[in-house]
Amino acid sequence: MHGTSDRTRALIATDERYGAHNYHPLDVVVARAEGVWLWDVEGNRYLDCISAYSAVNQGHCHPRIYAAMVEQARNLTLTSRALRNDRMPGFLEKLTRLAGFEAALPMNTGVEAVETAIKLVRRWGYRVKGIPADRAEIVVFNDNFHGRTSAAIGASTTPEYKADFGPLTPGFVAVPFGDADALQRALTPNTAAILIEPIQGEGGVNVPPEGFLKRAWAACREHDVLFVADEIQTGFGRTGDLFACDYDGIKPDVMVVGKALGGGFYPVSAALADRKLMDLFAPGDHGSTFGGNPLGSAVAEAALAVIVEENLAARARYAGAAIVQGLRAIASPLVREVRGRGLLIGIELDRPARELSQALLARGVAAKDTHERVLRIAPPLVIDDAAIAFLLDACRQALATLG
Ligand code: IF1
Repeated sequence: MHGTSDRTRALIATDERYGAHNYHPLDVVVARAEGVWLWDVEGNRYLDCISAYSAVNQGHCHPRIYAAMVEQARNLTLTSRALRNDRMPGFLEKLTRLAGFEAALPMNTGVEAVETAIKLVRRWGYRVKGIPADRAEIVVFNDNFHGRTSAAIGASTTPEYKADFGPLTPGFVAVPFGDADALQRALTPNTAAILIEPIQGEGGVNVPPEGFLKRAWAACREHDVLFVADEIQTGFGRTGDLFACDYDGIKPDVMVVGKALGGGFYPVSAALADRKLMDLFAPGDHGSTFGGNPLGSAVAEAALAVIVEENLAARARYAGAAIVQGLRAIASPLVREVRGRGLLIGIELDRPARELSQALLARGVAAKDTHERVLRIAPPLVIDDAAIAFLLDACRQALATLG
């Protein structure tokens, strides 16, 4: 069983004493990780079904990404964009080719890429579509999650993310996720774009109805509105396709990526668009001290190579099907639904998912609740059959103890 000691208690106490209390983490103090496995300071092992929220799709401490990072750290880490560096061009070329866009604007965290997309589509709204000054609207979806900045929480419909943080960035209109008719009605001459997660992660692993994204895309074409896909969590193989929009055969006008782009080593994000749109940014309009830095660029190039060369999207499809099938076969009366695509899986329960999370933790599986009653199962995409069997066993036992 998984015990704790004074060491764990002391670390948690120091964290609570000196850190802001803006999280409620599982009380595991992780000290080491490799592939799909985590070890805490006591030496207990856990199967990681959180994957740093899809930032470690490639598996923890992937040797190839590690090597790229160390090698680059010896040579050059940061220049700022006041100078050019020799690693950003190759990174941007590989990213844009892989994603199928003409240009990329590199940032660091996911929400910065979202902010980049918001600025870009607003500018398009004014300069190309002809929306009157400061009237641009962006249509978003109930239960969305696009990050924590003032603009991203302005787009949010979740009260706890917004309470007493106002005045928030205006200009967002929310409609129900999956409701194409409501979306149609929300599009006006002032709508610059829709901003959508192809599958909502934090919202509870919500897969939209079949054909919804296609209809949303068609509505955008019809109303001269840009389609912005937030693939920060769903991108890079997580859902069984390289990007979740591929499942619907859609090419967004703007796509934002992050998380796994840095392979779990380094925050790297980007907004992708074709040249005509991206060229609405001119020198001085947007940027970041760290975006496109040589260390991040070297890491991201290796992270992309691993996704492609290790066929991680196909592995997610295979492993995800096996896990969903195994979970459904448990047939627990506590489980309302098992849903998801690839290795973005949600187990909806008849009770708070934190109880299942705790029961799994005691059996060596780290998985986190989202939206109260949904447990997210999202291991690194390199999970093998033995680890899948371990996971399903732990779920069977944990559900049995709760029932
Ligand atoms: C936290 C959630 C997941 C995202 C999408 C943008 C961002 C995220 C679709 C912003 C970030 C996070 C942030 C992290 C936990 C995680 C999360 F529960 F909060 F919602 F994954 F489900 N778009 N997702 O999922 O990216 O700026 O954080 O790099 O603790 O807030 P970021």
